Amino acid sequence: MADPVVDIPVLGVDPYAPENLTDPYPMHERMREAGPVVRLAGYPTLVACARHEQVHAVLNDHDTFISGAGVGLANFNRETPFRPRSLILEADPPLHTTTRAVLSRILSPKVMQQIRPVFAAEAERLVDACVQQGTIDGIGDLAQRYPLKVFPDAVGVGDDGRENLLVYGDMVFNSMGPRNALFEKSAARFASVTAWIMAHCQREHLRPGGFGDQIWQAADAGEITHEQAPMLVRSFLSAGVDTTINGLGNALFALAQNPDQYAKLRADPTLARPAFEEALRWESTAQTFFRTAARDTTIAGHAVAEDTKVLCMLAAANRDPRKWPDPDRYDIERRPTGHMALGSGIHGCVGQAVARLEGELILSVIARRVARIEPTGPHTRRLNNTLRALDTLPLRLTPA
Ligand code: EJD
Repeated sequence: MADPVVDIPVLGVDPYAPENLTDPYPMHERMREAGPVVRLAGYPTLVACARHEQVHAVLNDHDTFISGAGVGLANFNRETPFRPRSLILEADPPLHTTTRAVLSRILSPKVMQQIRPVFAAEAERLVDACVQQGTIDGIGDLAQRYPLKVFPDAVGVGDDGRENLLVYGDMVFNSMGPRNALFEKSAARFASVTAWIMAHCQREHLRPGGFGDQIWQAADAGEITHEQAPMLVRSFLSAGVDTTINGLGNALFALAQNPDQYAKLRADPTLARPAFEEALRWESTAQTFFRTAARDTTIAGHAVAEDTKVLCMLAAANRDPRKWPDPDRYDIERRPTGHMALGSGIHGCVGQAVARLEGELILSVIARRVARIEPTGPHTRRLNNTLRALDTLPLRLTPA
């Protein structure tokens, strides 16, 4: 009888090699077509899923595929985490249930209605400034500036030192891959940046009433402990800036590369939200996530041993032709419901309403004020072990 373990195909691809981080799509196709679950020659401790069906199945079986052993390549059962583990990202029920409830209330749809006017005013101010300028760096002048202003403002972090958030984010997302050159470069800046981040998780550094202060209020109310509070503020500072910067940057890239799609958005600015959503599917900001098998199990009939790391290729699943017709096409009239750029299951992005609010507002202001959005030169990438990130995106914005 065939041994299901050896039936898993082994591929000689390295998802963290610079060429695959630069252009992951040919690799994604190879991985999807090789089978529902594959092994990678250079990474003996993992199995990988690149098809939509299996990624979805793994993410939605959180009892079998846990997060508490880390959601990066490192297995926290064997290795010391790079930083004290997140109480939400790297946690399982029942801890996760408690912390998630607090963050989920602070970031609820009702709260989005309250912050919307503030976020909208800033989107208008920034886009206007970019239109005035005419030629811009879509990353430095817009995609970075906007989240770096509105999100720390909402959390209640002061103006000084916000660039530390970018350095910290780079490190957090690089730390989910192997200990390669990208990781080492980020880790060199670990100590000074971590000290700044942890200081800004303390109550005295957080404006009363902001998201950060609301975490401390939840501790006062007994929902979480006062020891847990700074660690949950840290989650805001880890996950709230780099993610949306790259979501916006990738959306600008998608529109600049696809003038026919921009014309559709121009004609109907209410397509801003679906245009952002489709950009998430097309260029998934978080490309990958891991789970860890909590027991011997199977994926698509193939045996997976306890403690195996499972690499979920979100970006590959989001372009799986089994799920999406013409998956490589950026089409703002598509219904991209079911994409997993924001995850799936109990760990699905708790800040997704904020991310979508930022995306919708920026794209709708652009749609109303910019006739054409065109590249004026080649873009450059900022390689990261987890994030799909641009470094520069030279654009010309023609006023409407
Ligand atoms: C994340 C990929 C945290 C944390 C939570 C979420 C992320 C990172 C950090 C968002 C990962 O709790 O520290 S997209």
